[in-house]
Amino acid sequence: MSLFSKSFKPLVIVTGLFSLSMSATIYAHGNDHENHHLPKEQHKHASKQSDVMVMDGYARATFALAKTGAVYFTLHNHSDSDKTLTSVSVSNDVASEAQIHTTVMEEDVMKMRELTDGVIIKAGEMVSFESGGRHIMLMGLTKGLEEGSEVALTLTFSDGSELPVLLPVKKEAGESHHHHH
Ligand SMILES: [Cu+2]
Repeated sequence: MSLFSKSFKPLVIVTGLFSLSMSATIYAHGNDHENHHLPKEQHKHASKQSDVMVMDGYARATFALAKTGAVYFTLHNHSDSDKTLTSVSVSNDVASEAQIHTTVMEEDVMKMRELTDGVIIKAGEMVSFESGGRHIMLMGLTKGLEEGSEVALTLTFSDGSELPVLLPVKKEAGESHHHHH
């Protein structure tokens, strides 16, 4: 989300000049500026865009006072080179931190571990993050994740590309097991 507000702020200022000024000169200048500005920003975004697509993504609804939440999705690498999801960031109004986790069995107890090296998505392949396996853990929720709301995340990959995603908060259909921290 912050990417968007950053790139659109200058345009908003230019538009403000339009409406405040009756001068054709300033109008022309503003227009010119906008024309030069827009393709540059678009180009910048295009070169940073990720070749990885998020499918079936959602955050699981929590109770109101929950401090942690989980996000699930499938990542599809459309490129012909391997990509590694190295980190995930979450908007600060939702949670203080997002971590890449996996679930492991240790002495018959399910435990979660942070995957500090990230997760590799091989060229042309898909990797699923699902309940009982890999997931994105939201730590320090400001409030519970309410069904019907949305969570904005930014996925960062080893090639430097960033993928902003907006995921719905849903109750897990037919939830048969619980997954606690
Ligand atoms: Cu976790």
